[in-house]
Amino acid sequence: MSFRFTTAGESHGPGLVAIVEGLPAGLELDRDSLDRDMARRQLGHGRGGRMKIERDAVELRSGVRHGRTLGSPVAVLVANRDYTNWEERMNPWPVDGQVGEVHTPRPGHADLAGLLKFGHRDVRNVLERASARETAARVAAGGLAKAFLGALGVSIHSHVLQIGSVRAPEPEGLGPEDFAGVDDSPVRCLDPDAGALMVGEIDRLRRENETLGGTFEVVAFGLVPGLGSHVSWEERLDARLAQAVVSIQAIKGVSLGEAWEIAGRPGSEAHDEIFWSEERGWFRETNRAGGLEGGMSNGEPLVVRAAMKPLSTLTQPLRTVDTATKEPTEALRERTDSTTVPAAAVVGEAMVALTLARAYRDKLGGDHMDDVTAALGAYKERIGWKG
Ligand code: EPS
Repeated sequence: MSFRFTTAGESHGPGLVAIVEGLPAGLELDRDSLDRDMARRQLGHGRGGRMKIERDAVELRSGVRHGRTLGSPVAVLVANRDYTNWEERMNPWPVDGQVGEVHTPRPGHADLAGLLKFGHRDVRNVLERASARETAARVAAGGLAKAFLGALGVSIHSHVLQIGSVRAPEPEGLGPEDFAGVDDSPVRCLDPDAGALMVGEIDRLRRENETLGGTFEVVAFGLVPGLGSHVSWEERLDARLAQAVVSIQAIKGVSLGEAWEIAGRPGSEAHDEIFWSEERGWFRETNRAGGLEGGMSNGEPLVVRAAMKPLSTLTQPLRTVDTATKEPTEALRERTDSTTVPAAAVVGEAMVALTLARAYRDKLGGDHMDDVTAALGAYKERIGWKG
């Protein structure tokens, strides 16, 4: 069974669902770790009123018994507390009375293209699913993937590099321990000075009715070389990671390692020279490739960055056209966040974890966790991997 997942659910509907297929049996899960990630996704200076309503928690509905996976699909439910305020507007069944429609698509959102594509009249039929609320289900699924990867010695972390015009200094040689306090920063930034400037920038632009984008980085430690494959485009781990991360709502760009910087350098300064010693086995002294060569992991830390556009719901709306009357008007003005870059970084962790879990399942197979760890041990032994 190959590893895959899907989500379902609308932002103000009864709840979100994730189904994760292909986890081996016997994987131990920790309820607190799953819920901690749900709470981490709700963090970040610049969130709107909705985050005061929601207290996201993972409800396991199948595939797990007494804290261990069964090898069957794992279904996870994340309830929308806000549904009680939307029961009439979002009811799956017809309701008595008139429910108002939205006819003012927001520039930058899925609203207009979705309306045209699916033949809806009410923009709400599009925006409810396009909403980044869906990322709660991804993080729930990602928590399961992280548990699996954790059992194989892999850890995944993230931090914010830029919000609006404020950029943190370039991090160097980060290890897993450097992320211990990242969630204590109100913007999940490793540099306290830059973090304080980011908070100031969010507050300033919020007062000007603006939203902010930014960039974040996800780093995975403890990978073996050879995840993914150079032999076909679909199997390339870099391609799968890029798809997974760019699929997060509002992400417009993804880079792997020092992608954009390397493009302008001579070849002699663009790659990571190869070394071997009895003590360390294979190793590199630089990681410009971000842990990926030829579409495969090379055993160095995996480094993925993403660029997020400013949120497209503005309290000072942009111009649009009323889809019913075709008259010029202002875009939908809804309750909104000012920025969600810190939360998006946590979603980035989940998407990277889900992609890496699939890569490990493809590489190692097995029905029970013991099969997986035995296969990993045998592989490391064959390639002489000491990492
Ligand atoms: C979102 C709009 C806001 C965000 C929401 C994503 O929701 P609402 O319109 O209900 O205020 O809070 O994010 C979440 C609910 C969440 O859990 O992240 C949007 O339009 O994308």
